[in-house]
Amino acid sequence: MAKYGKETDAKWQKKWDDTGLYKFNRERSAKKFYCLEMFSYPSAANLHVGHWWNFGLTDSYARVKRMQGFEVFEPMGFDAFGLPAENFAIKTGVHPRDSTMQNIATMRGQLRTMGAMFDWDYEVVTCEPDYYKWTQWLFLKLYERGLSYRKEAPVNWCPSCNTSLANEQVDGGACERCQTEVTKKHLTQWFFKITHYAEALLAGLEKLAWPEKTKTMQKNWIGRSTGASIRFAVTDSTAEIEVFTTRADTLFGCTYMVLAPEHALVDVLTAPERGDEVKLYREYVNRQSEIDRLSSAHVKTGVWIGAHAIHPLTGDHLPIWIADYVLATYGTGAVMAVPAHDVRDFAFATQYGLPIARVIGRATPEVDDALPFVEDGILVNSQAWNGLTSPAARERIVEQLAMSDQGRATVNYRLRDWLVSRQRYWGAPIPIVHCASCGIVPVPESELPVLLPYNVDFTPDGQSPLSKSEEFLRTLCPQCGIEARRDTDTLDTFVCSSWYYLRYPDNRNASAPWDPSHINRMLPVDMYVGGPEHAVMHLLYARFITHALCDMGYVNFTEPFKALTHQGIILGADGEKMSKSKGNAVSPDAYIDIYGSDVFRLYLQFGFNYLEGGPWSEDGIKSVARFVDRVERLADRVGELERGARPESLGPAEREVEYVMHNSTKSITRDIETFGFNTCISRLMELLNSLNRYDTEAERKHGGFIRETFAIFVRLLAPFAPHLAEELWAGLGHQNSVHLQEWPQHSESALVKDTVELAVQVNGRIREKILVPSDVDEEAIKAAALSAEKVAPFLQGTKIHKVIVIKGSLVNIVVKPE
Ligand code: ANZ
Ligand code: ZN
Repeated sequence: MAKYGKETDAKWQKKWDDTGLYKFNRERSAKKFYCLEMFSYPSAANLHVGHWWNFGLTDSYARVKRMQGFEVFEPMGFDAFGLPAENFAIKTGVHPRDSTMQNIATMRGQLRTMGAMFDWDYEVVTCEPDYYKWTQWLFLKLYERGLSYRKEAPVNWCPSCNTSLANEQVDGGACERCQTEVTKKHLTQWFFKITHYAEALLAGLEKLAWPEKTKTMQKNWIGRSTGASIRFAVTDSTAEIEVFTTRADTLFGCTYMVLAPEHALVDVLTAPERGDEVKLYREYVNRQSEIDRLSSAHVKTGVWIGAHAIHPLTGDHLPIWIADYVLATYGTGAVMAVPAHDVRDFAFATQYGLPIARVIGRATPEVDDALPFVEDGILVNSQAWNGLTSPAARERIVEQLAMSDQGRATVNYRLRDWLVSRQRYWGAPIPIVHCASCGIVPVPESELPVLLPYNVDFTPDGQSPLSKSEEFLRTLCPQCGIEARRDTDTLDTFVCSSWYYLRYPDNRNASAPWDPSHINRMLPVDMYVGGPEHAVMHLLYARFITHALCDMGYVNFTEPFKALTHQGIILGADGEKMSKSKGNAVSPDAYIDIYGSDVFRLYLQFGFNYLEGGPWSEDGIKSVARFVDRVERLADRVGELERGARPESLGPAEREVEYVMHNSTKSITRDIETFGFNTCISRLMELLNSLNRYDTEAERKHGGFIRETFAIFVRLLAPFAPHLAEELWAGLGHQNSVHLQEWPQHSESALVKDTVELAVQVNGRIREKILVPSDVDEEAIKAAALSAEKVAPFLQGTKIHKVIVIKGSLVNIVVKPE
């Protein structure tokens, strides 16, 4: 047999292509398995180790599923819109479309060398009009439902990317892409109403087989908080301040009120003589980032606005302040400050000499009792509510307030609506027309796609580049026909990726985004694999979109991804994240050139833990190559063996090999479910060693036995080294592909090591002989005897009187008629 190498890869890849081995047959999808890998951004760099790690190893997982009899769907595509191509264009002058299409062509070619099962007939490329037409359709559907709306809001603005950002794209106060500090800007922007689904998105998490950590992150991001909204009247004003609080039990401890500096009531309530100071303070706060304002290290500041609120139960007058630690975007943008029981209020009150009134005591007063005391306890100084526990008081106080319409129980979410408009060029245009007489008019579905023009000056200056394209801008109002302007923003690329998994199964559909009959059969995705960095952005957006589409009747499921696996990250040899600029990026090309892609794949599988990743090292690749050498040497010897039949009964040497074979099969079948590739490869190595030992301990060897066991080894190897296994399989004389074979099954009985044979008698007559482990106790022997297959009929309709065990030889079951 020819030695395995990259020529082997090329030979089989061609054969697979020619025979259409990996063509997905969607008509045959009764037992479908949708294995999805997060599609990648078409970057100019060559395929790197990370792509192999993500796609190559998941492909091995998918291959096992295929051999297990599933009709596996493993599509691939490109998340092709976005800032990097546009920024690259600004630097080099190469148009984003040109660079993107060039990159896709290169990557497609490289991905082929991986030898994965991707069926390219189902490819999607999000920057193509036949895709983004439906991204625009999605926008319109959400608009019709009131789930897409436009409003002026202070938005996150990246001064370097010159665009607005979603909350999820701000990381520690900085732009997630370029790390520039994010500022606030007042802009009219488009939002998707993800908050409408807060509760559903929370509830839906329950049934998902996702990493717990990711579910917790989504939970925290949605940030459900149960509490109350309480209304405070204001002296000499008809205005009312509504606060959101989780601690209505502390109401009697409220000694002042705080509005967010941006709160609309500030203009209304500020006393004329406080006007200048309030104005200066608001300007000062505007220069701070939200993250700074929330940080516990931040020294809280504020000013009194010269007005007072009225306590709803005591009638006390409470000074109204504005302060930076209260955010406009959470709750109602106003708080009742309870310095005795809230850490931030305590710090603020101490600093500004505001009164502090304790209203919650400890159940066990002897313990250290300093303020602020933030736990639940027993109410004090709270009139009729004294002596109640905090939870009881929360309910009763809210009930009391509700009677006079001053309060009610509410739920508040941290989740904000998703800001989807971007003032950039390289994205899907928003399908909206602005008409002087009709206002906002959606582009009719029949006129989609709204094409992104090619010739546009996209030098960033804070304005949408499309606003400088006359050809794009000018249009007629679809409603009244007069001259109107198109919306010039483009959609966040996360909108493109929020639904791509719905397009794959029906990617050629020209008249609809998909045919529900395909989608409802193919989805949800059975296994989704991608990085943990997507825990709250992509994964939350995709869930939201699917929930919304289900409500609109376009799909019949709410959760798109049944199971999720996050792969770890392969770092540079220096332990740092791989990057071109740091010079620590590892390219697989050189390794594949020397060893072939299967050795590289096997090494990634064997050398690292898939869920953890780790720093790159090539130390083990030689030993993996030697493993492949040993496999081939064995294959050569097997080829010379007689094709004798498998022996009737196995001797101890064969039984030993059988044991390892069944044990490996069982372990690999189990471990692949959790992407435990490294132990899978270890079990393959064990099986090879066992076969080698048997083979070299000569004489007693049975050609048929070793041949048959080696064939099982090759089937087990197939998902992990697809080209090599195909070559070995052909070497065994098979005409069809190893990838069409069934996944081997283990037998539990072969895993019972030292066994003794026992005769099982019923009323003194032998009915069956059973094998039991030599070291088991009498109870287990009885159980085995009673459940023996051929014994069962003789026990029917009888009463078991006695079971006698004579260890090492027989079991006698004494029965009487019932
Ligand atoms: C009175 C109080 C007393 C509070 C007490 C806490 C402890 P979570 O759990 O995160 O939902 N709050 C409400 N809106 C705010 C805003 N826009 N900016 C800053 N803080 C705000 O937090 C709810 C609590 O955070 C609310 O309950 C409110 O303070 C504060 F002993 O009200 B609390
Ligand atoms: Zn009009």
